[in-house]
Amino acid sequence: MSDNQLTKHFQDQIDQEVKIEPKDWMPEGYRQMLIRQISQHAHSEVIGMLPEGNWISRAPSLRRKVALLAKVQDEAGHGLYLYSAAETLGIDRDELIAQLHQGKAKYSSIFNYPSLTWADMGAIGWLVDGAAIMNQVMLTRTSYGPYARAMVRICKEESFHQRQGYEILLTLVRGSEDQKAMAQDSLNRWWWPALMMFGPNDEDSVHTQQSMAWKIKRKTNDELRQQFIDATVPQADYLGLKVPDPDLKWNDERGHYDFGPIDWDEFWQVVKGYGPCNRQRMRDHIAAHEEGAWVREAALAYAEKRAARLETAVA
Ligand code: FAQ
Repeated sequence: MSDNQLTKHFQDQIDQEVKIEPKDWMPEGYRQMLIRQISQHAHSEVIGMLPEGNWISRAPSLRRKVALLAKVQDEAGHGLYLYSAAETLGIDRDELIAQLHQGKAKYSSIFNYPSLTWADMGAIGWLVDGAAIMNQVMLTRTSYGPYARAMVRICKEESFHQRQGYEILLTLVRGSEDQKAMAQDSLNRWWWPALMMFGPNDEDSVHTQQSMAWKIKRKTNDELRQQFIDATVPQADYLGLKVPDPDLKWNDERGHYDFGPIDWDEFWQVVKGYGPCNRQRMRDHIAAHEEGAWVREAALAYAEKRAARLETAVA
């Protein structure tokens, strides 16, 4: 088949909702788009462990500690599935990590904000996992098979994360005045960064149009952001907390909440590396990667030894 015929066949498959698999022919742009998005997603899961890891040793009870520990371990697992999904596209995990360390690959802006109080563990679960689920439920229908399948399990785990976060806040708002104030302060600090997780407005989103044509993304950044706001505001009401947006108002005509302007200058500053914790996050990840070199070497040596033993047994 000529390149044109291959491209047409590929797009027909996408239009008929047939999943693209690793050995199928795909345009180079599709492969690159997926490597970019899946690797950024993987990096986000792994860097996303850091703000919460910060609180494992300070959780207020054994029950909270166990739940938080399990959540953080889940995020590591999500990173691993996603790196594996990216590797099916013909790129090595080492190379993806090198791109992260060299500042060539992004990760979600949200993880460059500090987790200052215990209430932040609630807000991260409720808002950050909540926003992640909104985006990832859409991705269970993405056109690339390995990515779509990884998302199914990830979404199930993220729902548990979201609920554990909400329950932390529910406990705080039913506690003392100080605890309720701590929950409100946390919502004040995480609300806007959570809305930024969905990426720039549609008119400024460079990849959306192509990504939607290839059915990698199935909804635009603005559609998902609105869906998140509509779902989350009633949850804030139930907690008795105030969303820090004076323009937030239900619009009967639209059937959605109207909301105030997002500070896109802040968003781009954070994305470009100048957020409150960018340097610290990268420093911690590089240190952990270097300190873990012996584990990777040992695993590799073991795999080689096992393969050699199997070869001798077969011979
Ligand atoms: N932060 O043209 P678009 C989680 C970049 S997982 C940083 O709209 P696209 C779990 C974008 O990469 C959270 N950069 O891009 C958890 C592009 O730059 P590039 C992560 C951002 O791809 C919870 C440029 O701006 N989830 O939280 C951000 O069509 C709790 C132009 O943007 C995913 O990664 C941002 N927020 O749409 C873990 C989901 N937004 O690459 C631990 C998969 C945009 O050209 C604790 N990703 N940029 O240099 C996606 O759905 C999409 O990639 C979007 C962006 C929606 C993030």
